Order: sequence, then C-alpha cells, then structure tokens
Amino acid sequence: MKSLLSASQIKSYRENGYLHYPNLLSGAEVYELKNAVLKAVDRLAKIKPKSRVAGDAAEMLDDEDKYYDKVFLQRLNLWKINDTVKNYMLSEAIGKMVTELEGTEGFRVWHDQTLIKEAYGNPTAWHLDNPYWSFSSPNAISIWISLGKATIENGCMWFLPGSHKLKNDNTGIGKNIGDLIEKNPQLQNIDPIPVPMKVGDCSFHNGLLAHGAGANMTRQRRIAMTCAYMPINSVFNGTPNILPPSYLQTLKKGELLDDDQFNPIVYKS
Ligand SMILES: O=C(O)CCC(=O)C(=O)O
Ligand SMILES: [Fe+2]
Repeated sequence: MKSLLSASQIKSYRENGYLHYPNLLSGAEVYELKNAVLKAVDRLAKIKPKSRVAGDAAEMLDDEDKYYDKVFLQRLNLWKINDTVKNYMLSEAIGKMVTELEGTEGFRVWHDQTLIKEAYGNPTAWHLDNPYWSFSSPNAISIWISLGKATIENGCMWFLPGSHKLKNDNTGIGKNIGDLIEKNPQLQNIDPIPVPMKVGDCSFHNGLLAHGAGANMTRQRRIAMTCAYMPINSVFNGTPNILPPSYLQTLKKGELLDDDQFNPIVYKS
C-alpha cells in the first residue's frame, strides 16, 4: 500500500475537503481486498435485508427502500467478519494518512462499508456524512477505494470543493439528488467536481463535505470499499445511527466513544 502524503496533498485536502490519491493499492492488493470484500458480502447475504441497512441509510423511510436499494448495495462493518478487510481498512498506514490529512491526534474506526453501484444503479444524492453519525466533529473523514474503474459513466464520486467549511443542513439520500443544494443556497455557487478513478486509486473526503455520485449507465457494477474514521476523543451526540442497542443503552450524551471493541483505535500519534 502506498501511503506517503506530500505537503501539497495535505494542503489541497484541507482547502477542498477532499483529495484524489492515485495508486493507493497495487493490482495484487486490489485483487486481495476485492475478493475479501465480495466474500464478506456473500456471508452477509443470508441475513434479513432490514438489518443489513444502516449508516447513511438510517435516515431513509420504508417507502424509499426500493429506490435506495438501487443506489448501491451497502454492507457495513465487513472488518468484523473478515481479517483481510480488517488488515486494510483498519491499517496503521491509512490511519496515519487520515491523521495527517486532518491534523488531529488520531482516529478510531467508525464503520467501513462496501458500496456497490450495480449496472443501471440510481445516482447517490448529494449529502454530508457526519450529521448521520453518533458523534459531531469537523474532523471526521472517509476513504473511498476504487476496486474497479470509477468513471463519469458508471457513477464516480462528485464533490463540492470547500463546502466542508460552510454551515450546511443535511438531507437524506433520497430520490431528488439536489435536495441538499436546494436546502443550502450557499452551495449553489460551487462547481461540482467529478473524480474518476483507476483501479486501486482512492479519495479521502471530510465528513462535512457535500458529495454524491452519478448514476451507473453501464453494464458493469461500480465497486468501492470505504471506511469512515472518528477522531479520538469524540463524544456521543445522542444519534443512535449504527451503535448496537446493547452499547447504546450504556451511553449518555457527551460520553466518550472509546469502546475498543466497537471502535478500535486505528492510529494515534
Ligand atoms: O459511493 C457512493 O455512491 C457514495 C459514497 C459516499 O457517500 C461516501 O463514501 O460517503
Ligand atoms: Fe457519503
């Protein structure tokens, strides 16, 4: 895994709220991670659909589930059932990168998720990530690794540069892809930037950055492995999101999210 960041890459990330990082993984590494992800997805296929939907989906209403199912196949926390996925997504190398990009003390894993936009899949509406989660931080960050080619045609990621520095109200990932921008007029002046990727490239994006993805107009699936990281010292904000009920019961608002089993430390400087 390549993991060196230049000063100009860090500067660009902080200014724009995202960074395209080419060649994170070699061909062999992509092969290994992709096989592990698909194996873990297969294992989860036996579980009832309702319990598989979480994370960004937590905001969705029942009657929109059918539409949302065709935005992407979304499976969370594969690191818990597959050691190869864990070795990559909870690696010290990625942990150090996100720590350098955000300039923080370190990170715990929030959750990983594979996002597979199947052939002819719906677009991913513009949204912010952090407001869905159980902690509020200007330094939450995600990595999005392209395990195949991501193109304008098959639904690559799009970002609104600098939008992480504005105060925006979030929306769900619904059928109207522009809801977020309609709700936040300050976003209307920013040109959206698409980020096509080669196999093994990745991007990082801040949890308050406006982002989305296009429809998949092709015959092939678009396959990505992603992971969200939570700054060390983050506290519970009262939003359940993906926290298991048994853990949730023990938590009070303002309490440190420091469960080493559910959110292990990925990197501490
Ligand atoms: O892959 C997508 O379509 C959306 C990804 C996304 O929203 C994220 O990684 O936060
Ligand atoms: Fe997102």
